[in-house]
Amino acid sequence: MEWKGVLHRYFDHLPIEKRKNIVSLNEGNTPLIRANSIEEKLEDDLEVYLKYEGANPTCSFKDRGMTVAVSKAVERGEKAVICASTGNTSASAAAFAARSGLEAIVVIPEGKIAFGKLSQAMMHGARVVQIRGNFDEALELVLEISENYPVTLVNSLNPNRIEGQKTASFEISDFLGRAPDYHLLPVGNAGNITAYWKGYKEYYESGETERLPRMTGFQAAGASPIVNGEKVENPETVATAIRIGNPASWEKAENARDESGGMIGKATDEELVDAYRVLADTEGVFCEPASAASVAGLLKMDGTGYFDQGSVLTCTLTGHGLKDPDIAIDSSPEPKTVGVDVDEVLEVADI
Ligand code: AN7
Repeated sequence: MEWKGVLHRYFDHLPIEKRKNIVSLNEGNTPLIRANSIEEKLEDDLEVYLKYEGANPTCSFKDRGMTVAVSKAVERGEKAVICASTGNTSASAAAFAARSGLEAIVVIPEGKIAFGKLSQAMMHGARVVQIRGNFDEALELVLEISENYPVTLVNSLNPNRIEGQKTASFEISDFLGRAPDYHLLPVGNAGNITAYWKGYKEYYESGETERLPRMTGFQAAGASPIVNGEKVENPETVATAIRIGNPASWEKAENARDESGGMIGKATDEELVDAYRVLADTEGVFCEPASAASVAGLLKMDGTGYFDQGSVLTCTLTGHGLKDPDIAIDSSPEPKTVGVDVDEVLEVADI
């Protein structure tokens, strides 16, 4: 059957009233890829799947939430949407706004969003405002503006975003025919861990699944307020997507962790880049550095006793690697250049 996006697929679970109001880019239905090579490397005996959200239309998981937030804005007759962003939210908001005819205003930390993401917001015609400040400050600004002016907030504080993003849990459960035992994912502003947990609980309560996974989140070590138990004033990490010091859904993330018997940990930039490279190198899956936090967490917790043997794990890879080509190139050996000469090519190619 033709796939027409998460709102059509899971309409009864989502808050849109009329199908005619749906604004969709046919998002969702992303691959659930068995991580054979990673499984072999692990000490623990685990079945590991990668939920590759980079395969969404704007190349991140944000599209699942944005289709609902923008459809709802259309349903209510609103004219403009606004968000703060470390990049992916702005790319998605810009695309869905372009498709619906709404205006998009995106407020981003200058110099701290990956180039691919900036190009998306610009191409889709968003009004891009860069601030001399970080994401947390941008979020405070757009909150104030959306409270006082006729622009709709489409950050994950908008509950419609969380509603849409929960569909990833539905898909995973539908694809596997069961819920996983553990779900691992990166944590930044903490909307996604909140959304996944909501989705898993709803499927469990409606009898679609018979178990609930332990929610296992990872922050970047230089931006790990939930792990530290206090705000981080100046968050720093190579994973700019999760360079967030004061997550909006902080308490909801703690609830997801505690209700599910899971954990929220942190991974250093080195561990993030290692996992990012292992995924590309041994699984053929190219995600952005922040996305690799799920697999960095898996590698970190492997052999510690956290995972029960024989468990099924899903790891969300939240965004595509092409979003941030600078890090890919900077962390790889430079290609050699030779003359137009068979022998020279043979030597460099090691044939
Ligand atoms: C690739 O785009 O916050 O914990 O403004 O882009 O739900 O915030 C992005 C977050 C993980 C963290 N991976 O998710 C934004 C933004 C990627 C991301 C996260 C983000 P949340």
